Amino acid sequence: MKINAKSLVYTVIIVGAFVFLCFRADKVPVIGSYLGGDLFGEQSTLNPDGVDGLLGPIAQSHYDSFMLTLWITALLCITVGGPFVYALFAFKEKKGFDPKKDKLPKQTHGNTKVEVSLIFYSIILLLLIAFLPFGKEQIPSIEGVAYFFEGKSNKHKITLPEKDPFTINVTGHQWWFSFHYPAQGIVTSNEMVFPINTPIKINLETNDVIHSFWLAKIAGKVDLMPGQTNRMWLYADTEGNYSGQCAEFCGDSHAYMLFRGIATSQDKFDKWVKAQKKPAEVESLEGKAKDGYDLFMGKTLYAESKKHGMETNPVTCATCHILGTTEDYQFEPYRKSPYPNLTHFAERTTIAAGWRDSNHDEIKKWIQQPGKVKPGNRMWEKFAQAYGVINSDTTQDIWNRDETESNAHYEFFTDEEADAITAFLLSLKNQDAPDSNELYGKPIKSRKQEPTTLDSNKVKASGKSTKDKLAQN
Ligand code: HEC
Ligand SMILES: [Cu+2]
Repeated sequence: MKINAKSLVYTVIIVGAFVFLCFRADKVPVIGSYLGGDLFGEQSTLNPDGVDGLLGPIAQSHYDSFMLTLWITALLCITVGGPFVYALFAFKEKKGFDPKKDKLPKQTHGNTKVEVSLIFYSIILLLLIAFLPFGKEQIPSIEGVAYFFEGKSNKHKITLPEKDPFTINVTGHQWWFSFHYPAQGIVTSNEMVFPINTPIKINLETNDVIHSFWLAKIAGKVDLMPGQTNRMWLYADTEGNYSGQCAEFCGDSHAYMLFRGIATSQDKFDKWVKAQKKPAEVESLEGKAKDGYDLFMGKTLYAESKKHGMETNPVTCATCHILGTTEDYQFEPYRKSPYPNLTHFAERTTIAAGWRDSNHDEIKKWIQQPGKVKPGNRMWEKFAQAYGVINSDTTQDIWNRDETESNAHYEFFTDEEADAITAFLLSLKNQDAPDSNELYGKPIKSRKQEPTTLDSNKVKASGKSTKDKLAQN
């Protein structure tokens, strides 16, 4: 067969461009950012030696399997796609071809030899993907599965101890994660602290719908399914503050359901546990923080309740949030609480499930307008129902509406109240807790957040009846 040079050039360009895109889409101007995605972001699993931290060994083994598969796919693309594209150009209908006069090429169907060899070819490739040690970790994909789900690795000579491995029970809630450490007897939320160089068994459960637990730079994602406990394991060999994310759509605020994985030394971890086991010190509070505590506990009548002519608060912070305040306080029974434990709130660096930084302005905004920070969240929902902003039938699709008082922009607390509660929340820190800079290492680059504006966009309650408000929904 004579090679058609022009067709060959076209083939090399088209197949070459396709293969190049598979590996280096990020290098293409303009479209690169779409095709390559956030290739160098803090949750990218595709930059193993990236600026935002190395991949943990399990994530690295996933990456290696991915790259092996990508190379094999590239080979397939060249050896199968190449002849196909070449044939499109070389054997297309020639100009001036007349099917009545001109001879058609011999028409054939099927070719046993080619078909059988393709089957063998596929089997060999699948075997390579399953068993070939590849990349930095040199863990074959099949062993990688056991590594991830069972905590076994021949290469690293690691086996998760059958009895009492270090365990963290993760529970997914709409829209945040809680972390329960059974051996240590503590429950925390949204920021999961764990020691490095320790195999950690993760049990995954959900309190409502399906979520997915994904600490991208440490290990792959596993779903949290109603009615069953899934498992995976984590192993980090480098200290770091890793960014995690719910990776399964779970309702209104799914996109804002993040978390942090803080891998730290055994020493700092022990120090952290010791502090976590201590109750919140609320007896010695003074001034603003004390006022905030009273508001939190519902001892003071909220301005909003007064405005509605109520004599007691229909809902208070303490009805939902756990605040361990006595020496013999047990965290364990609260592991399934659908509301974040705030006992050590001020030791965390983020609020609203890792979505906002923890600082005075962000916390205050969260207290006043939680629905604006996270659409539809359960805390906002309860206040909105209690004060008649919505009722249980009201559609939750309020995120993109104009700012009326019957939607997420409604403000539940006055500036004064919110300042006091914020001061109280920021006091919820044990003095023995490791300093957050010490514990968290390099903080994650602040995500692209629009700055919080506290003074604009406020909607105060008016005398309108609930019915009018609902009508606007
Ligand atoms: C109906 C129960 C409920 C009430 C009442 C409630 N909250 Fe919450 N709160 C929640 C839920 C649920 C979340 C998690 C929201 C999310 O991230 O989706 C939350 C989150 C928070 C957080 C962020 C915690 C973290 O680790 O990210 C703070 C702080 C907080 N609430 C403070 C308060 C304060 C202060 C009050 C009283 C003014 C209050 N809450 C009243 C249910 C409630
Ligand atoms: Cu989700």
